[in-house]
Amino acid sequence: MSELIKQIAYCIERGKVNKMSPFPNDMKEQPGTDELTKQAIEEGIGPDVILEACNDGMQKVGDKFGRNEVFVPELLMAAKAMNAVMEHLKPFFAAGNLKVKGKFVLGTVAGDLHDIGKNLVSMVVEGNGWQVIDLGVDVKTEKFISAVKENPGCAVGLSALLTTTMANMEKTVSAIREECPSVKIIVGGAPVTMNSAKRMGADGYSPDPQGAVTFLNQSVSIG
Ligand code: B1M
Repeated sequence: MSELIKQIAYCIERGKVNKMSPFPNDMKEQPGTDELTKQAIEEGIGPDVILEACNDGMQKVGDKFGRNEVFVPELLMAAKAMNAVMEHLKPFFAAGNLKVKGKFVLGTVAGDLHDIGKNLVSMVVEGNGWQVIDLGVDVKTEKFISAVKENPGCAVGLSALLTTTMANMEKTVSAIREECPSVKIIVGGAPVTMNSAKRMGADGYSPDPQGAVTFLNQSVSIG
């Protein structure tokens, strides 16, 4: 890992957004993810490498949270630092002039406010030629169903980051199945596994955004 990439990971872990940000106190006046990502791109470092560093930083702050060494405000700052990175990476995922392959209704399930992973899935799927209808976070089952009905032929993606909201994911999958039996559903997010996806009755599972693209390309008829 280059020094610059290590710095980006560290800024995510510490929640350092940019030079102007007074948080964290011991990093005042130092560049944050905003400046460092810009520099990394200018130096020709690939978006994949930058994203890997972000995940590394997120993992570290998440682990600290699990050990009660940091609290929700620190997680929020880490999320803010990651969003600053994603602003710079957006152009790399942009759809360009690709013909739209189909529609993908996407959201984080009810009770869950985590959206960084879902936003990454959205960017990558969109960049691969799919129109994403992003319903946001804390999405109730009825909202998913309405979106599916308003977008005939679409596929659906559900994201969950909390073990507790996986139960809501399961309920939403069953309800969509009942109301719209032909729609293809993919689920993902840190606590979700292939086994839990199968148990929920989803058609697909992916641990990462690229897998969601593969699922869409392979299982949804393009027309
Ligand atoms: Co929260 N949080 N959080 N949090 N948070 C976790 C998830 C946690 C593991 C931290 C920990 O304890 N170590 C823990 C969950 C434990 C559990 O359920 N087993 C946790 C907790 C407990 C909580 C709260 C309950 C804390 C509290 O209030 N006491 C609370 C819940 C709020 C709610 O949702 N109701 C909470 C709140 C928050 C913040 C709001 C402060 C913030 C989120 C901000 C935001 O998203 N805008 C936050 C953060 C930042 C985290 C961690 C640190 C990072 C999550 C993240 O963005 N990761 C997280 C710890 C960790 O992950 N190590 C943690 C980076 C992101 C790129 O990865 O989202 O996994 P991820 O997405 C990946 C894949 O999973 C996949 O692709 C992405 C890219 O590779 N993927 C899909 C995701 N969705 C997909 C869908 C697909 C396919 C692939 O197809 C449809």
